[in-house]
Amino acid sequence: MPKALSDAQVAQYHDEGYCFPHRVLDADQVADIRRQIEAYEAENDGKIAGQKRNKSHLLFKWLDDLIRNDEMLDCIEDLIGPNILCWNTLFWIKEPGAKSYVGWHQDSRYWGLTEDKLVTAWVALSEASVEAGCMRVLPGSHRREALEHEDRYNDDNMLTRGQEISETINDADTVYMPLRAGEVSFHNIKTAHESGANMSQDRRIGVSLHFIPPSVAQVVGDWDCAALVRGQDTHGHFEHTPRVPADLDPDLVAYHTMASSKISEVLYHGADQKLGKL
Ligand SMILES: O=C(O)CCC(=O)C(=O)O
Repeated sequence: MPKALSDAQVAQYHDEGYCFPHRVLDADQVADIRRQIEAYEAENDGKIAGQKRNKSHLLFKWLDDLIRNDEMLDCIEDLIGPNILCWNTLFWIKEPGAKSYVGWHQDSRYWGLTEDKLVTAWVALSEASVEAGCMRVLPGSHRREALEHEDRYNDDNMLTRGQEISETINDADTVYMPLRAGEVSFHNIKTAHESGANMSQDRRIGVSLHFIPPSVAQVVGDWDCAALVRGQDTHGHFEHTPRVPADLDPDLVAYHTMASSKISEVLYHGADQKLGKL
């Protein structure tokens, strides 16, 4: 019996490559995290930019806590078992009325990982409605071969190289995943997904957490790190990241600079241009 998700959600994740919603944060917790994000932004040109978007649990204590949130980890355990590493965290913030979007893509194509067992938990820290540009998935795409992608380098595409799946995806085959603030969706690393512009009046603030079982390894580059957040690391493929004692701890900031630049090399591996989006 699953610990946190329903049997139907676990079955849907395995059969269709996604499930949602599940609440992990209450309104007060969301408000507190949003206040901390916006305080950081106010002191840093109004945004979390470039490589600070990546491996960000090394910078912010609230995010280091979120990757260890029990309710979250119970869900992840339901999907990939009791031994869990958090490989990455990534901010996805769309301003109201901005053109930013995310093209159709499969993450498995760009993350250098050996197996398709990664679960992305996408946490809404503000309302992520269809109007606000929530994510949309192509159910069952995680069971297909890797789909062909093109690097289009469109400035408004939030992905590193503006990549997009080459084939036309039929709207009727897709499913939107709207979330209320504090809720999370889960999708598999091979599930094709995208999101549109934020046409709402509020910011769409999301953060994705990327969880793997220890059997998964990195094959691009010579080094990578992950946080052991539950159980045992039975394989030792990643250096374990330290806990964050406080926001922007100087040792952790130095570690983050190194770790996020390594992950940036992975994400831009084979690209003709490096746009500095991550
Ligand atoms: O935030 C979005 O709209 C897209 C996020 C995404 O591509 C992901 O979490 O893998």
